[in-house]
Amino acid sequence: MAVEIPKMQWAQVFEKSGGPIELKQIPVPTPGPDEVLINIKYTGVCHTDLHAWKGDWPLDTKLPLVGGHEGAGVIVQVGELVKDLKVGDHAGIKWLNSSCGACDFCMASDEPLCGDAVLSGYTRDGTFQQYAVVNAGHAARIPKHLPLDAMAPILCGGITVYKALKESGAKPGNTVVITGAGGGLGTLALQYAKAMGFRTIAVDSGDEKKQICTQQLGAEVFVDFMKEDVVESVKNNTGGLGAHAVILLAVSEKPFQQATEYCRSRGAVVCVGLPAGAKISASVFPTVVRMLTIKGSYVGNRLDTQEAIDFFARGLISAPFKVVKMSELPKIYELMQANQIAGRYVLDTSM
Ligand code: 8ID
Ligand code: ZN
Ligand code: ZN
Repeated sequence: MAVEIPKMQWAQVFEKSGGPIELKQIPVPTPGPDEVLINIKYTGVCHTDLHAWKGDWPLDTKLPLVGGHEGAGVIVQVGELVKDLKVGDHAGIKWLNSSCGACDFCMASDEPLCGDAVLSGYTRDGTFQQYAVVNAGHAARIPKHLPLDAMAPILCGGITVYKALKESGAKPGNTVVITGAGGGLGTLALQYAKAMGFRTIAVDSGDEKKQICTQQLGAEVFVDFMKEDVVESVKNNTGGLGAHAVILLAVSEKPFQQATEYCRSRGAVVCVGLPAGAKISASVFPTVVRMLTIKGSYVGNRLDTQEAIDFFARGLISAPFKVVKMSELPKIYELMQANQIAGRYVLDTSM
């Protein structure tokens, strides 16, 4: 089946970090022999895209750059070496666009740790365009009956929080604190946690996020970090012992300094959010004598991807998202910068 592919397409492009983001026509890329070209229908806007545009991480982006790494769409062209994907299949582009396949980490399917990994919307043009390319092995396989708009946020947010919850070592019935619970990753984390049998305490701020976290997403408790003492509130809600695990998704440093204080002995603090320039700190004495674990968690591998999609396919994941036109991207960055987004924004790439 051949599909007509245009020569030019619409994309959101910036030339320099923090510079103007311009909606303009650029050429449609051509897939290499082991790649596929996807007609992106919907793409989520992750806070990582905002970091990429601002250039506030110690890792350079490509420039000019088309951001975006939560793209869901339809395959329109496959490279000659690609055997298991075909034109018409639904597929997604996530953060890991490709990896070397040959290093120790790739050999162990730990490809996010590959030193030669290519990152969508960061070191390679991403999904804020109508047509984007991905290594076939790294394309997310999306069953055809699933809605592509709701699928988009799963492709980074869903995979990442699912992996972080697994990394936390929490067991069914345990209580997990989700810090940054009202944001894109946080709202998904509450849903995955519930599906995995965990009880949750949501930490974020404002009535809208409180309402969504507790009424729609299954959080048992909401702690407003602007109004309450987070350490005290979490302890009060966990019989004084603290939570079995903490997933840190906030884009601010303070929670990274506080989390061990409300984590239960032998519990784990899992760092996922990437506030620019932030440091983690914890007192050594309680960390040792309470046998705490402090660790990082970074997206997920290909199997985590398919498992995260499968939770969604089984109807277990429903997190709030709003669909807007791709032209709205700069406005979304403003709202995100002000922490005013409850859930995720998803861009419709059609013009
Ligand atoms: O693989 C990874 N580790 C990975 C993958 C994807 C995203 C890491 N990230 C990173 C992003 O780069 C970003 O730094 O995770 C972070 C969160 O991404 P997001 O969920 O897409 O961001 P958001 O939608 O803006 O949500 C952030 C939430 O944090 C809350 C805000 O109110 C917002 O709801 N928040 C902040 I800022 N400070 C807080 C605090 N002190 C807080 N919540 C609780 N306590
Ligand atoms: Zn992301
Ligand atoms: Zn590798």
